Amino acid sequence: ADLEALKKEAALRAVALVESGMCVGLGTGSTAKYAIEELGRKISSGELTGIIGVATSNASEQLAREVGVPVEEFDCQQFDVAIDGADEIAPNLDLIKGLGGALTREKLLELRAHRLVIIADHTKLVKRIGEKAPIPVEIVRFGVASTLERLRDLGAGGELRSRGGEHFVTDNGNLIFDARFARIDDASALARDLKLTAGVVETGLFLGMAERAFVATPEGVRELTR
Ligand code: DER
Repeated sequence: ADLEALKKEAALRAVALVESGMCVGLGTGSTAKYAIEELGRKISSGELTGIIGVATSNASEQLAREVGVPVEEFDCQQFDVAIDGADEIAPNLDLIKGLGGALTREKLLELRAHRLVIIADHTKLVKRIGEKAPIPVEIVRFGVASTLERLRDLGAGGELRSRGGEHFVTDNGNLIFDARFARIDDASALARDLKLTAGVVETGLFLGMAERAFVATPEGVRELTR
């Protein structure tokens, strides 16, 4: 099966955990897209009723509306389940997220999820966080050069994310620095150091948050738990 078919399979397994009446966190990215579409299908077919969705990005909110998932603004909902993708999944389910640019809203919402369920294809599996993906760091535009200097003092390489020759701008109006480090031995210490850097809004290190992950491989969908 091709990668997209695998991603969709993982998404279906996560949506199978959604029951009528639930408040569901809607992730962002090409895998979460399949979950939102499946949720819409189940609502349209009547299999699910009373679902409230809260989206982690304008793009996901728009898709949810298009496929018939009722969406609310995020204020203080408790989410029965949140379904989202990831860029790296470590054996203990620590994650790197944010290559889709939604890391700040994702983290704020997913910290309030009773169950954070990750969906991905096998290319996201790593032995150690930082093996493949950079760590997206959302930073405010004001004084960006000084913030980048502080990040470089932490040992970060990498550059500001650009899209079409312009700086990539998040839904929150901020910029993203895709930080690369030589070798990350202590992800939680790095997460703390990054977060404490003036000018940093949030990082793509989602540590100790995911409950399970449905990972689609050519041999089938693997269910990983923490
Ligand atoms: O940006 C994000 O956090 C996305 O969830 C990303 O981590 C996964 O996107 P993908 O499913 O398109 O690979």
